[in-house]
Amino acid sequence: MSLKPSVIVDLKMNPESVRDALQTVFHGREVINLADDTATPHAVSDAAYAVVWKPSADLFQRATGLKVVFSGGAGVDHVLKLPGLPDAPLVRFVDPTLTTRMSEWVVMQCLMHLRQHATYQAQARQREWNERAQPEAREVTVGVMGLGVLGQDAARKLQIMGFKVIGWSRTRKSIDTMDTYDQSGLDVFLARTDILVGLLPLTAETTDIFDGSLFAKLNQSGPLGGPVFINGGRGGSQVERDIVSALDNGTLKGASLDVFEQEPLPRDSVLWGYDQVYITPHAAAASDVHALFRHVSRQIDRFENGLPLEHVVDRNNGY
Ligand code: NDP
Ligand code: OXD
Repeated sequence: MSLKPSVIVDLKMNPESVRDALQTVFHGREVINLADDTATPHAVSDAAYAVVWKPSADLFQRATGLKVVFSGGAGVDHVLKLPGLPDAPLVRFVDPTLTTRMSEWVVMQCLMHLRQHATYQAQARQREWNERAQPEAREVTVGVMGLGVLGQDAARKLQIMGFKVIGWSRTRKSIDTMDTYDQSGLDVFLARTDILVGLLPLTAETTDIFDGSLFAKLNQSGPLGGPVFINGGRGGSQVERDIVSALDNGTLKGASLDVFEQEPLPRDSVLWGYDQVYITPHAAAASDVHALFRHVSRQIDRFENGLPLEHVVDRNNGY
């Protein structure tokens, strides 16, 4: 009996988890896990599908028979920049397991800034008992840049916590419960924003978008004593030297950063040294590899049954 078309797996994720998850998927297909380094050039060039996260630079030069490429994450900047990317559909990872994790991270960061977590932690280390004035969530406006799958879910959950939420995206969204803006409304959106949440993909248009001039347009007289910047999108969208200057001159009161210009964040980055800056190691919404393979299997079934693939990236827009 001939095997179904084979799948390349090139995931820079925990290798044990990947191997474990591969036990239960892709039945009847050859799976070429590049982490095991046993693949013949012939097998790689014959494969029809590739599931990739930060793949090897020469993957697409070796895998010349691909019919669909699957990103191991929601973002696809790691794939689009590689040479030889075939003119085949590129499918990104969209799944409740990932969306929920990101919203947890965003809500947690907003609450930590609202509830003065860093200040109380510093006081506690000094054994200091000092209650501070506390604004309510409903007095604080969170501006979400990027109203896609992740931005809209985070916005909904922030509203449940009581925050006022407004949103900004490339094309204007019509959402009953919040004011939304498109690119032409950016300055008005920023002037209303006390906590800025970045959930944008990295494209030519969003590279370096979070810079000093943008931070200066945020609401400087809000209830938190200064604006806060939270980025769960991509580090290439933020200008870190401008974040540092804005923190130093008071344009920003604090920040939460999960993504960085260079990852891992170098040990000598001054960003590590600020009490009011929360740093997480690109861990806001890691892909669950079991869920990823279930999603890929579902999409392969659709493809082989002549149904349209879901979550296909628009190469012109870059996301
Ligand atoms: P989507 O594609 O669903 O949404 C992207 C949003 O950004 C859309 O609202 C889009 O506008 C908007 N956008 C894109 N370009 C521009 C622009 N130039 N100006 C204004 N708005 C723009 O993506 P997701 O919500 O699924 O994911 C967003 C990003 O989050 C990913 O691309 C990835 O980089 C990052 N991410 C980070 C993770 C982490 O662990 N830190 C985990 C997962 C994802 P429009 O609606 O008009 O198309
Ligand atoms: C993603 C990520 O894009 O984890 O999914 O960054």
